[in-house]
Amino acid sequence: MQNTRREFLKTASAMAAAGAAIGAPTLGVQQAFGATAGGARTSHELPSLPYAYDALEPYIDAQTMELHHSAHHMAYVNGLNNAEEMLAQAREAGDFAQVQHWSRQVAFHGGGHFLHSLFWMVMAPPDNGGGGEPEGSLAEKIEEDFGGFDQFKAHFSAAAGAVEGGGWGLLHYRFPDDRLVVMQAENQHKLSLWASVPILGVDVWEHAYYLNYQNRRGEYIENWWNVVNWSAVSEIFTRSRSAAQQVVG
Ligand code: MN3
Repeated sequence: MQNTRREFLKTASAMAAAGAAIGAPTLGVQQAFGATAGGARTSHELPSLPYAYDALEPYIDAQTMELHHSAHHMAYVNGLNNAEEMLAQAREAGDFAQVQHWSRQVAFHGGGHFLHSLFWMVMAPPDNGGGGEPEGSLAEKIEEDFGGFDQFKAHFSAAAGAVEGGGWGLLHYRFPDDRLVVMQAENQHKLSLWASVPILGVDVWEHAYYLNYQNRRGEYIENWWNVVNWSAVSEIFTRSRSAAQQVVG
């Protein structure tokens, strides 16, 4: 198990270093959230990063990225697989005494896995796709729903900065009324907004910035905008909106 994991991380790291992974944003919504193609229910895997651990410097340092990806995110993947396996065993045994506990574990670890997978995808090196402003239909939608990019950015930064304890600042696309909405998440899963999908997120748990920024979360968030991959966010937005129109009509 340990060896397999080490081998996987070595491979993932080598791929990222060689620039062999994503590059241009051709991701679908499922890939954006870390889907494993054709996987069984308990086979969630740690996705490889589409860039090297030091690629987001100076805004996010390499040590933070490596720990965050290989240790923190890995723990959510393992936690989600374990919780879903325990629920499968409960169904097998017809014993649901612990169903509340394991359901909560799925919400927490699943939130951790899917939000971190999104987080990696919506960032890019500052000299290779990171920063700037969105274009096209996403830029138009931000203008329509927030009054402009600057207003959206101020709103999002304030929401992320004000999360109590560990959590996330999130931009959701809400299906029923075709709207973009800024939200907070506490931990990995609380304050969830239904009938919507997060298309951009910033991790504001201390593990995401403490080595470099200590308690200066606001400075971390301000610098984080320099590594936002707006092409990827636009693609996730466009695909989510298109999927919603097919379902909702
Ligand atoms: Mn995190």
